[in-house]
Amino acid sequence: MTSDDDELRIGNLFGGAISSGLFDIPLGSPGVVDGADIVVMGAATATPYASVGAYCADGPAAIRSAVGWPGMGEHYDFDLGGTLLAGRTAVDWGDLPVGSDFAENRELIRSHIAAVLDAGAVPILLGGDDSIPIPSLAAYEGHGPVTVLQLDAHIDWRDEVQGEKQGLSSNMRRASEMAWVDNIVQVGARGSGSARPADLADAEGWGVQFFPMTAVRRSGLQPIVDAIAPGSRVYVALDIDALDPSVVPGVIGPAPGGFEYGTVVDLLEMVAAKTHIVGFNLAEFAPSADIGNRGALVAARLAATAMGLIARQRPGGS
Ligand SMILES: [Mn+2]
Repeated sequence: MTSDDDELRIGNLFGGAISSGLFDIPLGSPGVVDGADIVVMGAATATPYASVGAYCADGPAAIRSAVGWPGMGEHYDFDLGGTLLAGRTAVDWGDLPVGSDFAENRELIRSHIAAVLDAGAVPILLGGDDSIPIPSLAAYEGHGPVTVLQLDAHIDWRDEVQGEKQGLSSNMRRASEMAWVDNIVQVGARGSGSARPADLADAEGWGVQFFPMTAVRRSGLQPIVDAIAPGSRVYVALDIDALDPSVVPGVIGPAPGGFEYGTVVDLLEMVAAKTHIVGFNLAEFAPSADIGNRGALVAARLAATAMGLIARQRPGGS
């Protein structure tokens, strides 16, 4: 929400730092949707592992300050082919006050996402490590069925790590246990992460459709889109390490061979054209590992893409 005045930034050209929410959308009171079509909120973590802690805690602030200037929403966005929200409205609730009681953190995230859904709006959740999708997806009980589209270098199907079952390496296994999740499509796996062969077998046994980067390189994006039924309600769980580390250096688990920015934009556009995107989270951006705010800018632009696509699928969006 702040930016360094000494930095060379395009925002300074339009009046410098802004004091409102992501992309200059208004700041609002948590829990108050007030007719907005999209609600943004940040969470420093949900359930961090003891070994590494909440290493993405500064992620939401870095993403908010990566790009934005007063009146930005009225400027033409060439990735979206129009203004950011195309006449729709959004509000930024700021960061949820998560702390060291992890069960409380999860309930805080779940209840705020549920409040957005109950109001008929679409939530955008900025992390925070990749434990945030678990309580976020829990909020869709009564708002399903939901297809989860996960973009991640890692499949996140560990049952537990260090005794913790709600952490970042378990989010897709926990999602598979939610009765309202009826399809999981996982894109971007590569290299070696926490998964053992038995984890992959469990996921395939559940019915997960996997598109590792080797498959994406050879067959393109259309098979991914084909794996999602037309009209599905899609929750996009984006781990920013799905992108190549040369594009987003700021991650704890860099893996060569990832996506470039434009390919993710294309995929999101193709998915939005045949489904309803009902939620979006961006996890794992770690500013302390970033280089020159390069990854923060990419993360912010992907959040803008998600918001713009969601705005255009809302009734009355143009
Ligand atoms: Mn990951």
